[in-house]
Amino acid sequence: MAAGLSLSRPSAYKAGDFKGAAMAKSATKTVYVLNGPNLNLLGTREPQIYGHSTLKDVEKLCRKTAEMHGLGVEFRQSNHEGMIVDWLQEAGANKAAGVVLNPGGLTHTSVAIHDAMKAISVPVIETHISNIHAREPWRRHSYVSFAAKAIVCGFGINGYALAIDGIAAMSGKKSKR
Ligand code: CA2
Repeated sequence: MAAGLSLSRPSAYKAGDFKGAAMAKSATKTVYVLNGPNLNLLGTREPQIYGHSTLKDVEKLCRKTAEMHGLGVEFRQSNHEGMIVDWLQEAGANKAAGVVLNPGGLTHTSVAIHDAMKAISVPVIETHISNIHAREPWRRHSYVSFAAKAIVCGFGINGYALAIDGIAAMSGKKSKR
């Protein structure tokens, strides 16, 4: 009988026979951190609202936080609505652990981002640096909130780290914290 076809001799399994299964179990899951319009300008204007940190600082914080949870990071920013939609679909197709989404001004206008969030089976954490409820009344409405798993706002850039902590807790990752 050809090796590997015998069901009666489990002792015939060689080391490495289950490598695939073991690797699948321990494969690094990824958190997508998506930033919308104008967030590339973070740290250059309105420090009283958004602080002095740059988007590069936010990326460093996200990488450090994700690493503590054994998660990988895809960190992106775009000024284009359709790009954010494409990236949400990509996160869904790649079965990401979660998405930290700061849609910028699109928060208050975008049905397309709302629909993309509804179309994927990945938790999306709506994240804002400022407290959108303590500003202009029109900022209190978010199309994104209807489809978000959770919302973080008003913690400054630390909100990104809190959102990643939340995703790690949801995905049952053991943390080094
Ligand atoms: O508080 C947040 O994170 C916001 O998502 C930021 C958006 C704003 O439209 C939302 O209502 C709340 C603004 C993104 C642009 O950020 C800049 C920051 C500094 C300098 C220029 C733009």
